[in-house]
Amino acid sequence: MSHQRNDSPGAPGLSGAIALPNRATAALCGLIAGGAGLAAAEAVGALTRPEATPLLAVGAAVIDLVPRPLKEFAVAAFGTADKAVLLGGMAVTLAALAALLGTASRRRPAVGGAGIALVGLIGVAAALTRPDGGLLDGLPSAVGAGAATVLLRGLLARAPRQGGPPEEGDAPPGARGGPPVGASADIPASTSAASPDAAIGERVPFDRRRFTLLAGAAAAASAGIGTGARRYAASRAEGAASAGRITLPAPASPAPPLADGVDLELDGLTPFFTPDGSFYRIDTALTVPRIDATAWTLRVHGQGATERRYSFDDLLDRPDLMERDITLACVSNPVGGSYVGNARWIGVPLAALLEEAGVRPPAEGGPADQLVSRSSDGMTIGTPVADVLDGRDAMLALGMNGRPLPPEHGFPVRMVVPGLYGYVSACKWIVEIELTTFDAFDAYWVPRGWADRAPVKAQARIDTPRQQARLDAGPVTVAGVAWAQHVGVDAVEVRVDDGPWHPARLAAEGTADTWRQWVFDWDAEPGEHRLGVRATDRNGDVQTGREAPPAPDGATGWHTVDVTVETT
Ligand SMILES: Nc1nc2c(c(=O)[nH]1)N[C@H]1C(S)=C(S)[C@@H](COP(=O)(O)O)O[C@H]1N2
Ligand SMILES: [Mo]
Repeated sequence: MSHQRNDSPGAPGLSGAIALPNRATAALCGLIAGGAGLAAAEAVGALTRPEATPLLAVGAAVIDLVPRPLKEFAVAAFGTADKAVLLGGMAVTLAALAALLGTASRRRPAVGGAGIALVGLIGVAAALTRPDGGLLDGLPSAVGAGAATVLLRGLLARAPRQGGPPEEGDAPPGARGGPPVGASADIPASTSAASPDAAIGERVPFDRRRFTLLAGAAAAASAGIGTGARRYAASRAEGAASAGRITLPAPASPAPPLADGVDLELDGLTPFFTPDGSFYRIDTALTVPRIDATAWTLRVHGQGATERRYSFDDLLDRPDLMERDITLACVSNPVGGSYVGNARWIGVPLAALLEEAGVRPPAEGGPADQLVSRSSDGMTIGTPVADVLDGRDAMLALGMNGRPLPPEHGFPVRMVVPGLYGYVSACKWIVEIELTTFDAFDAYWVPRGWADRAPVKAQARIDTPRQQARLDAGPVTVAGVAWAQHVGVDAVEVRVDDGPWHPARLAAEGTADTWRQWVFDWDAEPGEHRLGVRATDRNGDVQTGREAPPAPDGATGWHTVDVTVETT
């Protein structure tokens, strides 16, 4: 092991006896250098592409790589906060690594350099392999790694040295009992770091005050540059996502008028239209793509299609815009879950657009049975061609609830297809439609263990009372929503404990594509009770009670709520 000692820059014989910064100081140098690296990367990213900065690029790669069970755990444990948890976890990991590299570099600066280079390489590789990655995307991580390396060396060289005997565990393996390697043993305690410029054999004179100033300045500059870069990137994105300047035309085909009483407006019951702010959001995008609508184009091409391109204005100016109420649901929604929402969408009929490109359904000899939509951030979503051409209101939506799409729901254009789960139909930030076959292409979620075809399964949900509610005996309003998109809900039944199923009263229906509210008046008797609910769709199929998890094609089972009824 002796070669190891002679190779390390801090070993005697190479540079003489050198005092080392203590571990805490070295760790701090690592942290500051790491922060500076991230800040430099943010600055470069803000000028080029913010999605290519190391945290976002690596985070996006992690999202694509995690196996289904881990992803399911993350969604179950953190819900839609899973992205914040991922970014936070990465920040903590990076900080720990930076501190570790700082300490390791006390004796061997090469270790720090190599570690930073490795982290930088991971960042570069992640950015370059993103589906929307370009060559420039390697730049933020590369510059960041460079900045971190320079700063770590500079800080360590100027860090105050420690005198006194080597700390426990300081010496490299094999060194104990041998000649003093840590070299700090050579320095009498009285001339330790307390007296500036006192270290023997020190290459760079140091000064505690100067180091503190330097470290503080570096940390402050990093924080300033980092937040400034973030702000600048955000303001650029706001300017590009020009939703504020778009006025949606009145649709040629307005939504059918709503029957009275689609919304029972009961306390605790989900409203018929989901308010914009509480509409669930599910996607793999760590940062919401910001697309400039004036530069956006949609390319339609593939088997049996004449290639066509559309600008945002092309779509906005069409005479066939339609407005429809459609309830969107996520396949990951557990029984009783909240990944489902209802909105009024304005858009271009997808069938009309496909007909312009000459697309025919498979039943009429069309060669493509799968429509693959691609988003600006590389998501791919596969939808049966037969479904979008069967007369249902499949659309390329430009608006949601009377306004342009919010960025997080797909601005400027997304797909919406009644009756199919979002991951097989509802591509946000769409930029391309390719006609192909299910045999030839697996969309994003398919190799990750989800079904290639996934019509929505009928579900009923109890919104009130809530799980574990304490109620007074007597009349209790039990209410919720039920959905069976594109088929329609014909009945909802409620049962108490293992008793018989009682019909609930249904609110008026919006359309077969929307969910439907229901209410049941329960005469609650004291004790612990379990309320259960099930829907029957317009085909007469009763919702199955067999419990299945969301993967691979949607959860099944009856939603139940446990309540305690108290004597009054
Ligand atoms: N580009 C893109 N589109 C996407 C997704 C995505 O990850 N990326 N997720 C899909 C899934 S799984 C669902 S359920 C819906 C959710 O749409 P919302 O976030 O507007 O509610 O978007 C779909 N479209
Ligand atoms: Mo989903």
